[in-house]
Amino acid sequence: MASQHVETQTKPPASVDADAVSAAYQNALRVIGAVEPTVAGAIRSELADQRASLKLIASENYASPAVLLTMGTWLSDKYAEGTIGHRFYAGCQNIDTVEQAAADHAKALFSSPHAYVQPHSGIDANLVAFWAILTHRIEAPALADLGARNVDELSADDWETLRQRLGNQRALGMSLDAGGHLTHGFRPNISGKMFHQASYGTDRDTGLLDYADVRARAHEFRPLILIAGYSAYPRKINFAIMREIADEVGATLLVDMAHFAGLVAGKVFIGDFDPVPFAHVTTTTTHKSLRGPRGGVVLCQPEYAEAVDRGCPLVLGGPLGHVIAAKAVALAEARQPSFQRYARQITDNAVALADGLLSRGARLVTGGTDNHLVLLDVGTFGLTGRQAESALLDSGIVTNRNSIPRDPNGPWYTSGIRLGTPALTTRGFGPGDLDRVAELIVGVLSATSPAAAPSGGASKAKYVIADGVASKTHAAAEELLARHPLYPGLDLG
Ligand code: DSN
Repeated sequence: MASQHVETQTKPPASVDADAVSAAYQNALRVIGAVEPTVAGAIRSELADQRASLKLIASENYASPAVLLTMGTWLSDKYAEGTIGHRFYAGCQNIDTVEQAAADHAKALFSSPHAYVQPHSGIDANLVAFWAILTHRIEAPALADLGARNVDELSADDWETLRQRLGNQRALGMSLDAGGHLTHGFRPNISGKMFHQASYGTDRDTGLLDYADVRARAHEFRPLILIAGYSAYPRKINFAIMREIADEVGATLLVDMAHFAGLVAGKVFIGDFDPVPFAHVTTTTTHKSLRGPRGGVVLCQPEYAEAVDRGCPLVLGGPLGHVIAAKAVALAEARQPSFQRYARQITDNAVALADGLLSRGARLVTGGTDNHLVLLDVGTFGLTGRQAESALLDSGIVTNRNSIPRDPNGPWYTSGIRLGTPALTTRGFGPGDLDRVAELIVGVLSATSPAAAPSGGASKAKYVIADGVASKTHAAAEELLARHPLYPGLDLG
């Protein structure tokens, strides 16, 4: 829906006043603790835990105090269904202001013609995108066939006809074991029930996306939607080629850039590797490499805008005004030149981590990285992903297990560990630190072996770490973390 432009502020953040932030949190915890001490205690513990571990979960980050503080406000208390200037409740002027600011920042940051900032998560953003594409591709022509000008004119029989046309649509996306995401048409997610899905994988030898194979599958399968994007593929994607393929088969190109939005915002992924100019619709989350609050955004070409803006109430509950406001703050931060340095550092650090692992004999899917993540095959250490994840956690290193292509251990135990650098980069880690992290990871995995299973043979879950290795690694991790404190100067009292 067209909306009035408001002037957004892009001033550099004032030098963070740690005393002001400390006072804000000390007072907030006093207020919370007076009502429910358990929650105040958990908030304190979470900061202590995050400060004390090497966080390598590729989808996590540390939002700024400004982003976090924005969420603890009365913007949360307002219902604001509808769009800017067109709400189903009275008194939404301040929500209009923050939503307009977030949308304007998103459009400017990503050079996108349209931005819809209401989705509560990545799944929600993809659901909005799916319905917008179905609406645009199917509903409009169907309405014309049915002699209706808009959906309000449809009879019950017309709706039935429309539902049949909307059913069993085809989507082609990256397979899960190649790094694709559940919301790209897989059964455990509603997208797998909405769409007849087929997948493209990666090359058996190189592990890289094989565009000729994507093209062949697209021509054979004729998807309505070609989906590009991933949550565990360690390389960049050429979106110019993906758009060419989509055009050849008449598909809509949907790019889910949730993982690498920070690299697009920070101008690391430019030209053919920036999805926004090529995709009809681009979705993202705001809390991963983009370093904002937990939430989603949909960007799209103008012809999809009206359908995208129907996200609430079509599939979304009431917009979260406090989170939308925090998105505006985070997007303003991402428009600063310092964010481009941050994004470049994320990839430099990922390369240093990959090189550090490779030089110590580890095997990486695709042999390296050109984004924010590294996928380590722990089969070469004789471990499952589950054992490796647990042994690393015991040693103060937080990761998550992940399938690798054609994984012999399936999606529960897995054979991989996914490692990402956005969070440690926010703490100020550099390439030398990431090399040290690689040394610690290889040290722990080399000292870990599967325990015997009660039924005989090796367990896929239980493991044994050689004496003293976990505690020594913990101490080494603490030394690294102390050099790069999280929220320096923030004292909860
Ligand atoms: N859960 C996110 C991740 O870890 O990649 C994706 O939704």
